[in-house]
Amino acid sequence: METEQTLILIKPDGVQRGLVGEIVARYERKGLKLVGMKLVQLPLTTAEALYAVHHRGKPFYETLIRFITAAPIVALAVEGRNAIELVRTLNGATNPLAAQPGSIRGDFSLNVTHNVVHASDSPENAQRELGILFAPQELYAYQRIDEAVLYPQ
Ligand code: IDP
Ligand code: MG
Repeated sequence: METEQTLILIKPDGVQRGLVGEIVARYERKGLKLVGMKLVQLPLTTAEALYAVHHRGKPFYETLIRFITAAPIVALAVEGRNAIELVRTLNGATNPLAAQPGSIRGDFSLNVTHNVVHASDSPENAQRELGILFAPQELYAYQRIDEAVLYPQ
């Protein structure tokens, strides 16, 4: 499997509860490379661009948009082999009742809307969502010093 980039959002509940450092550390220590990062309060149009394609019309859509635009979020672009699936595993199941202990949602959330993190779910959505949150020049290429150990072949 080739190297992938994916979008993560630490949702307003994660920022407001002071969990940003704890959450970013989990991706970093797994070996994922941070290639973009910003604190931003999403305009309504941006939140809709992110979620409308898959969720408009669902019963929770308006609540989700109101929640995600109400306060700042942290957007992360991370890179690594199998990064898309890896991040979703680290995040845990959408519903915190089902999320395994040890995952971010399993450890930090109780509510399916306020579930702390978002992550892209496919290569197509990762490219689309990264393009919504980051300009090309906001994504950086550099080496981690542990890459030879993280990826032995
Ligand atoms: P995901 O974030 O695990 O990919 P999605 O199904 O894409 O889950 O849903 C997007 C977001 O919408 C979820 O993270 C959650 O905040 C919210 N959401 C999903 N399903 C429900 C629900 O049944 N009730 C309320 N909010 C939901
Ligand atoms: Mg999703």
